[in-house]
Amino acid sequence: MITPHLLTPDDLNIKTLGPCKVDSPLASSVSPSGSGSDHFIHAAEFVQDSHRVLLEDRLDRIVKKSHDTLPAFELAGPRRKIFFDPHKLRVGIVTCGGICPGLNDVIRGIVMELHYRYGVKSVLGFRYGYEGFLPQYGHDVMELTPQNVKNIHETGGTILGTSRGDQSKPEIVDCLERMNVNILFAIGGDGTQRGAKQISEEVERRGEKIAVVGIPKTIDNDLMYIDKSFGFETAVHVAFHAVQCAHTEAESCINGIGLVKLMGRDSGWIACHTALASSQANFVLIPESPFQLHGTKGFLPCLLQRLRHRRHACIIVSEGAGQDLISGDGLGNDASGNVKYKDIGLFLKQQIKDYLDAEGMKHTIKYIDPSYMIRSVPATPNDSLYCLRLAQAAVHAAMTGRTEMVVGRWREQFVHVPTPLSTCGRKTVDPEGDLWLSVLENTGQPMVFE
Ligand code: JJ5
Repeated sequence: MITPHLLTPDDLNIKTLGPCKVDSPLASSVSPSGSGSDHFIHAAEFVQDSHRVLLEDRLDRIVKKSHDTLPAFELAGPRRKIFFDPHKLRVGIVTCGGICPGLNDVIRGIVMELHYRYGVKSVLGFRYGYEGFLPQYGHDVMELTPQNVKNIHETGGTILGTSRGDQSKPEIVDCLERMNVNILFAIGGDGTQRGAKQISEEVERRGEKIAVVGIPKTIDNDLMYIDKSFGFETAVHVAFHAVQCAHTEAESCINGIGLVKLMGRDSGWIACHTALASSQANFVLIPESPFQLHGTKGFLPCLLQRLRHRRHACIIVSEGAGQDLISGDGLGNDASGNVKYKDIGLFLKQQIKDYLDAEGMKHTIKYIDPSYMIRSVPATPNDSLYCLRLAQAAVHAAMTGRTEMVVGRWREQFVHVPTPLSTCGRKTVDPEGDLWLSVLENTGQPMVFE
């Protein structure tokens, strides 16, 4: 059991399959494609296992405990010695869960790094998530080569296809054994990473040597111990345009209201970043800051006041905000096990209409839900860059036999995060922190609607 605020140095240790005895091909004159380069790396650029990135960088938060070292993540990057012999290696890649900008960039990055830097000859793509391992679904595997992945980052989605839902871990490991897969890269959300850990446990139980490395996916940016998740920047980029449209619609008529629902099941990262980037939102509603609709300083009276003064308003609401306000039974869970949320966007639209009608204020509401348009676009250049570097870090880690870990960026450096740590909680916007304060300053909305 991991308690996020009481981490010990051991909680940050990464599991390995065994000692690294093979010289990394990055050190020598290796050029599988004959591109002619001599040395990919100088000795000094190899990362040593002692290179660490501190968990905490705020002195006031570093509480020196009984242990003599501070908790720190392993630095990601190439090692001089690796566990696997690249020439005899077969690697699998799978993408699971909802689509997210950057999935194809990650796939491409893994294939290119394995092929050109390590000389790995065989990379297999398993189709439609964890279903792809089970014979009963009949999905073919896809050979992944530099030739067939070279342009895939230009489109959104995942060339492998994806699916939600749990599959039998013993059957997945049967498939990995049957197909002689030595490394599996699992690109997906928290459920996928928990599944990846179970696969790795089953591998260990069987005494096999298969590394399972995760590339964590969450467009919401709610990953603990990871500065930024891939796809998040692209999401803000597209959401920004939706807010601009909503603002334009609102400004164009008397008492115009633009209402945009953005992703964020349990966290308001996309909502806050988009609001600040556009400076066009007058109200931002996020799950971390509960609000009242009808109190004296409730949201609806504040909206009325804003409309009286300025004749238009732009509202951003995260999908997970205000769930407590919507009556009715729960909607159950989706195939990934996530609780299905009620539609706060449609609910708010109706509440605003009813309230303004009762106040006798003529108005127009334009409601925009851009979620599917956000998920499906290709990554922005900076997100592509990030995906590529995550992919490179994941390959370096897997080649050294590291397993039950995900790659991430922490305090501006790529690091290895143990899977149990990455899934133990969610990163949320601190309603007393500086980001939320910036949003309050930028929108002018009150600290709480009560
Ligand atoms: O139960 C959860 C949960 C736990 C941690 N439901 C959704 C999101 C969540 N997290 C954050 C998270 C999101 C994506 C990834 Cl890949 C990971 Cl490892 C954690």
